[in-house]
Amino acid sequence: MTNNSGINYSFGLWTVGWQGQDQFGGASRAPLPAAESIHKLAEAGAWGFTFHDDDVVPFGSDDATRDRLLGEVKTAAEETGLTIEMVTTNLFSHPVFKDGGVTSNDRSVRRFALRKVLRNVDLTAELGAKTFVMWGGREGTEYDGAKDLHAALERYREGVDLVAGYIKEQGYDIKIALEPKPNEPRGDIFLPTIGHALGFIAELEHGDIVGLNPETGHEQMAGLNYTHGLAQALWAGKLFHIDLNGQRSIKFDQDLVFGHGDLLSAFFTVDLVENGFPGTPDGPRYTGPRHFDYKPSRTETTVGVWDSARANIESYEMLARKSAAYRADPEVQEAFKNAGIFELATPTLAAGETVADLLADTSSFEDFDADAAAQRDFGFVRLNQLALRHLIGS
Ligand code: 3MF
Ligand code: MG
Ligand code: MG
Ligand code: MG
Repeated sequence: MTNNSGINYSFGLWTVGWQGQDQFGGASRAPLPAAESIHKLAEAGAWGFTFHDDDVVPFGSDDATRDRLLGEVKTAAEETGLTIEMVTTNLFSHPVFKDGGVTSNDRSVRRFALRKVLRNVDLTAELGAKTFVMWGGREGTEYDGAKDLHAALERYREGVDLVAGYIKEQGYDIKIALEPKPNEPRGDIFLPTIGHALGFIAELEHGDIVGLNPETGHEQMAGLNYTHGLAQALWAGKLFHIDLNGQRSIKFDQDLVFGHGDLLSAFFTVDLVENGFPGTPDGPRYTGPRHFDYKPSRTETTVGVWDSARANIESYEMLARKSAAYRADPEVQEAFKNAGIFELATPTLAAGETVADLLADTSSFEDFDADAAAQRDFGFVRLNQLALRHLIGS
């Protein structure tokens, strides 16, 4: 067992279950029955698991098959004590969704997609999962002229609001988490980044139960900083779930093991999730599961599948220990102080101070010595080196 910290780790069944098929080649591994994955994930130190409807029940299965296959998953969850914490819908594999699910130009496809989602929301409630992820993998275009982009956003809003409204109507204790991704499989996907998704949620009628499931690699595919994205989602009260993995720069979605991409960035992700904002101790914290959405590389056999599953947990545990030591180090705390980390948490205007007071304060402008203030050394490089020292030791 790799997990000694009591942190709740979970995995998508589609991660360890990925058979290695890609654009250029077929499967390199045999299918893995869901029940076997669940047992092995428990042995690897997981606390929970998640799945798409189609990961467990092949598209188009009859009701008897669906009941049997879902029954196997429920039994395996009971036997292992693993929590089914999130459920999600596959609106991307079947060719019917080739132009999207809720934003397909074909209205009949949109209606079918919504029915598939609503059926899965009922399943989520039945299984007691609290989060319903919506990754709109096919919601997008290859060609800018292929859609009325205004109408596409209207239909996206209609779809998410319909699902959120249904959750409320049924009295389900479920929150929706949208998962941004810039591209792949579509040339451009709608809601490409955390920021776009936050802007979208603000336009929803039922946005109060809609938040985000940001994935490390998805932000990094857009050249963005995952930790900053998590911070803004937290600040907005919208960090409902996370997909942790590794990505090495702007290229196809690599879904590497967590920590196998940008290691320093992974360190600061764990530091934020485990230790919160350094100058804002009462600030918002992420309390959901540490969920991995990675792919065991196509080169690996069953051995590598389970080595890689354990590696995600091990990476996270190591980084959690390193980041705890980093925060506890008096030299780091002193460097935080010197860098102005705590000063930034002090409001710029004093309590009760008005704009008129600021305008009247000559020390803030007329008598302010900008050249002297420009002489300040923030010590950010030293602070970062302290982080690196904690991370890789000396
Ligand atoms: C694709 C993804 C998806 C989502 C999943 C969750 C297949 O890049 O990240 O994984 O995470 O659909 O809903
Ligand atoms: Mg990915
Ligand atoms: Mg992904
Ligand atoms: Mg994901």
